[in-house]
Amino acid sequence: MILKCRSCDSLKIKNVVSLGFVPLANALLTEDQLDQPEEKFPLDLVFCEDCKLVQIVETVPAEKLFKSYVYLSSMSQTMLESSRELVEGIIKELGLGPEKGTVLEIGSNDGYLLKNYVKAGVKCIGVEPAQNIATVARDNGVHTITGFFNLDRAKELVKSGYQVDVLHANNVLAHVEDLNSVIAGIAVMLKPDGVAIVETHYVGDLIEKTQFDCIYHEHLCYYSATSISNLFAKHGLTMVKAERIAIHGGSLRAYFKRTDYLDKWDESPIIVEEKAKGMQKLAYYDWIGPEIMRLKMGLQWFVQYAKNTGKKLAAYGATAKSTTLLNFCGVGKESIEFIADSTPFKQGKYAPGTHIPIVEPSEIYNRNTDILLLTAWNFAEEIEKKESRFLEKGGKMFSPFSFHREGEWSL
Ligand code: DWN
Repeated sequence: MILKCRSCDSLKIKNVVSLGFVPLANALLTEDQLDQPEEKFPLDLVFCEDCKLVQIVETVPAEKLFKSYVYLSSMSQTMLESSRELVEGIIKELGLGPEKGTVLEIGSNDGYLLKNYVKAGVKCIGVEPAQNIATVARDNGVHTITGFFNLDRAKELVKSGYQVDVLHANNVLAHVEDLNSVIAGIAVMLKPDGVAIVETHYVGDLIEKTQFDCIYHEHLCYYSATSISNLFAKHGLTMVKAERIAIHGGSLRAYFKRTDYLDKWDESPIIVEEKAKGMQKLAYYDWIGPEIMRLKMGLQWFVQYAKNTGKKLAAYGATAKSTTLLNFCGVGKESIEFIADSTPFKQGKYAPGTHIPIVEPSEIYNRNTDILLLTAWNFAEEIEKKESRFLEKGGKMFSPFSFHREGEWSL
């Protein structure tokens, strides 16, 4: 439980929305755990009026969340494609190859991104806390250290002669409790002209598209360009470029270089845009509360309507997001028969809180499902393509956000 901002220690952290007590997003259950008590933690989002960082109040220990993990980045072609394009562009721009360049990724998961550097012969190393995921990465030929990244880890790596030209931190800075140690570690890891490339879900998309299901205990922080720039600036790192990208429902990709090696730098246009939109004030964030309630009512109405019309409803994607969505909206196994998911670690398990069974995607055909609730809505296009046969035979797919605006759907 924090009383001050995770980034700047300010006491001026103001409430945005409270989602009550929710189970841990990826704490999937085995059959014999179903009748045991399940841990739930408060999920309250706050905004720091000083550094503008949006964050949750509760801190669940990282060991509990990440020591053995179920999320494989490679389960999505969209993720693989996005990472491949990014890496190929960097290799080309910086002229990296077997004789030039060293790369490190924090939270490197199953090697989904670094494998592109391995293929190009570029020296690279991953740091991944989950032993089971790190093993998958090594099996993919990616040199991976099992453990958390922080300032001490960075100093050890530099001492062993490993400073980098490129450091990646994709979808990891939202998860970090000791923010200032990790960012200080990034600064230490970078060669004088090195670049850190950070991708993170963008708080502007979360608020403006009511993506409240992206709020869960793994995500301690929710970044704007302003707040992430303020955080890195404290550690001598300047944001030299920032762009919004579509992945994960809308993300920020920001590039940082060492301030002491930079000439004067203009403020990012995204920060200028955020100021104009009022994202540096609480009012921009705290209107999401009523929107979330409208979305909850819309989803509950839809689920009831599907049931009343005899439609067989399932979900697609045992996502971390779905734990917040289904538990907060009170939608459970009485309405959703199962959750389809391609991840081997997840199949045969049960969703946190709702205990909905997680099964292979082929079950949508075997069990004559009529409607799929896309709990992996951020990959809707990929799923529609993959399950085109389901649509061709009259099946329907809806994102959870289809229901809180009139007329966007029909059964
Ligand atoms: O920050 C995080 C994001 C990046 O990933 C992590 N803390 C946890 C995780 O969140 P998530 O589980 O909500 O992420 P995804 O990537 O939306 O999860 C997609 C899920 O859907 C995976 O379990 C894989 C599954 N899937 C599938 O079964 N078939 C995905 C696709 C595209 C498919 O075709």
